[in-house]
Amino acid sequence: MKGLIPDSIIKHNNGNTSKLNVGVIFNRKFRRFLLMTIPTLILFSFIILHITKDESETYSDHIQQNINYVSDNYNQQDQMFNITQLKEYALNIKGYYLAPGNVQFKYINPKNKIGNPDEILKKHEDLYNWVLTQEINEPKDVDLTNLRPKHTKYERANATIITLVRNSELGDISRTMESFEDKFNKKFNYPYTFINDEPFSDEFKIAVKKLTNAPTYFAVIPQSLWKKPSHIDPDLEKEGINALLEDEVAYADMESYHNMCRFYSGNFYNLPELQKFKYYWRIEPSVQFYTNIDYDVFKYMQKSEKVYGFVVNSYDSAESVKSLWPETLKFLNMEDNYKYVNPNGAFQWLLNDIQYPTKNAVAGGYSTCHFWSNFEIADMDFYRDDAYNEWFKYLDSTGKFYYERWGDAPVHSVGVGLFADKSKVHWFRDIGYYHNPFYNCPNTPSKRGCETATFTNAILNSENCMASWIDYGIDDLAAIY
Ligand SMILES: Nc1nc2c(ncn2[C@@H]2O[C@H](COP(=O)(O)OP(=O)(O)OP(=O)(O)O)[C@@H](O)[C@H]2O)c(=O)[nH]1
Ligand SMILES: [Mg+2]
Repeated sequence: MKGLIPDSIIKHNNGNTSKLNVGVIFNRKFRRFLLMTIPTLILFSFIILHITKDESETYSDHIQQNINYVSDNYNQQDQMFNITQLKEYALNIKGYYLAPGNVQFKYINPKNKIGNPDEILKKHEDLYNWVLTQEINEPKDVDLTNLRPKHTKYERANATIITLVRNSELGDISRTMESFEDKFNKKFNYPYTFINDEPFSDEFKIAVKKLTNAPTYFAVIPQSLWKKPSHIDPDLEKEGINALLEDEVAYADMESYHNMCRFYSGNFYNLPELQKFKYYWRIEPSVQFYTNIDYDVFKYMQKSEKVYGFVVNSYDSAESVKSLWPETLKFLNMEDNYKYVNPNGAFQWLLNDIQYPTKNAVAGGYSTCHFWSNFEIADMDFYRDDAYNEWFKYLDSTGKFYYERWGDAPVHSVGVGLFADKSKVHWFRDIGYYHNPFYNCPNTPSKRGCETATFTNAILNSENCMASWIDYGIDDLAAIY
């Protein structure tokens, strides 16, 4: 721990802790020692008293723990320091500091990885390959015995498969469903909720019903949850789109894409048709599944109290989320919003800047690493809670779903990274999956159709940031598989 204390705090430390006897009390050297130490102790007590007196009412438990930690580890022979240094100290040790109006995060490279970005990328590729090539089976942190339907009375979790899809994507969603039914849903028959910004055609409804024995629901999104809000300034929007086009951000000038990102970021869980459900599994047209999933993933989420499940971690276009992180910090520093941050969040994962530092530079400190949201198995109550919901409302008020092109994947990821305990976030390592151009291809006995540990083609490999999740999102890699 000592090595983490800033030099400015440690002026000297001789480490002498031997006991004193009466004779020594009159020793001149010791008197000098007392003269030096007592004022420091008084100052130290004053600082601690000052903090607890002025701010304790508003500090949450974990902030108080920060302070306790610092005071417990403070060596009484160390010299003068002030409150700023005390906060710096907490930031340097834990990588975050949480107080009203003073929320700060810092990437502290906890695994002490050294090297330039190319060297780090190589290390991360090796780590990814090593993890993916380990043979795994189903999760072992939960007893799966009763999570397999053997009879019709099997009690499902409160969950639905969701997909936002256009009538014109019938062929692509049918291919997805065939793969999905084969690998998972024909065994479980979880209901589908098809979502669209316009009514589904009869042709669409009839065709998808034929692909499953599960119930099918069709939801048309109310305009208020889909359309560009009225507070969007057309001039700012135009300016924003031009800047995005200059930076070659995909779909920059496609309004429906902005609508889609905003809808999936903060509104889908408010759809009337989804109110009755807690969990969802998101699928998309033209995705593929490569492994048999023989246990009920929703019951797994429920039993293990997980809130968010994913399969791919990748970097985003930094230009599309230039101010997502700065705006988020603004929100967290308003009033008492600091309280929403979960002290066991995945902050280091959000901030990691050693593999792709240019992304962090453009995105105001955020690595842009995100859970790829075309696959998600998650708990909608997480989004419906105040932390995520209030934050989303703030994000929406900035208009930057339109002035920039914030995607639902980075928005979900920043939300999950800040507001969820990272032990409640699950990498479904056992599920083989593909959405162009990325895979999750594990080494499981049932895997067919993808090559173990392939992430993508050679050019896009640097877009893989799963190693960062392995480093900072997972405490014990062997605990689950
Ligand atoms: N109904 C409807 N669905 C949409 C619209 N735009 C996108 N979607 C759906 O929203 C999901 C995400 O859109 P995609 O176009 O796949 O976005 P993406 O995954 O970022 O982009 P790709 O990499 O091109 O797949 C898909 O399931 C689409 O079918 C829209 O305007 N209307
Ligand atoms: Mg897609």
